[in-house]
Amino acid sequence: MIIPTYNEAENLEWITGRVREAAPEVDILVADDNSPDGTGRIADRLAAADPHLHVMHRPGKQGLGAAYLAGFHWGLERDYEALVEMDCDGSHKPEDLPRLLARAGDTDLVIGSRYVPGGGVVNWPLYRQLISRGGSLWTRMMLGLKVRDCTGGFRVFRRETLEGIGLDEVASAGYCFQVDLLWRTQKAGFSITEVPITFVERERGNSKMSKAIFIEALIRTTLWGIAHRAAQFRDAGERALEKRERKR
Ligand SMILES: Nc1nc2c(ncn2[C@@H]2O[C@H](COP(=O)(O)OP(=O)(O)O)[C@@H](O)[C@H]2O)c(=O)[nH]1
Ligand SMILES: [Mg+2]
Repeated sequence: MIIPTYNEAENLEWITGRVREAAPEVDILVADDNSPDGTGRIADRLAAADPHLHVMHRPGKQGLGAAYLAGFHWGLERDYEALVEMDCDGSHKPEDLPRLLARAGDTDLVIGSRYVPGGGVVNWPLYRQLISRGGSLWTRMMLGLKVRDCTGGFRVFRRETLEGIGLDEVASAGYCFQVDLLWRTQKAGFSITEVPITFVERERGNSKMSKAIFIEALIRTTLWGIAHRAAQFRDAGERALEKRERKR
């Protein structure tokens, strides 16, 4: 499990402890972007006491996507069968992990989903709900994604999935990263399942969501969508022409 952290000193030990308890077979890699609040030092202390917990110190804040990419490479270089994404703020409950892992045997990507029956959101301000719901709707419309929760970050990727989607070409830095990976997974023909989860707004520390992150996601998904729909249009045109040629 890769846990990206930026200023999660109040949360890290609480969350990693729960992961180790809920799924003792899972190793943890904390990918810390040199958090000013000392999260990295806490991670070092935890790693010294637990051989199943590792730390990657990164030079500075480079976004969630960059931290995950580095973490995925770290995991793929080792023998892990699957790589897990999870936030470090309690929004994703480590206790839900066994339910997600149970589906990873027969699915290439398992998504903890707020927007399938049985899933939900607790204590999230209305504006965040609108951005999240609107973001999923927009990307589903633009890209033809078949998933309800396109931006969620509680996921299990089988290693073959990550090896098959061209990680080296992923450039998304912010939360758009989650849409990027999902779209690549669907395009490559991998199977995807949504497992209901309840997402609880963090009680400690601050969200790193920003206007820049929102704008990056909006611009990228819109450009991808235009390219995707133009390609579909072109293919349909070519098919119609071929049909007319054959009739002649
Ligand atoms: N390493 C790293 N982690 C980040 C960065 N931005 C966010 N995170 C982590 O990503 C997870 C989700 O971020 P959060 O701010 O809670 O997003 P929100 O739930 O959408 O408000 C948390 O574990 C953060 O500490 C970043 O730039 N670098
Ligand atoms: Mg959060």
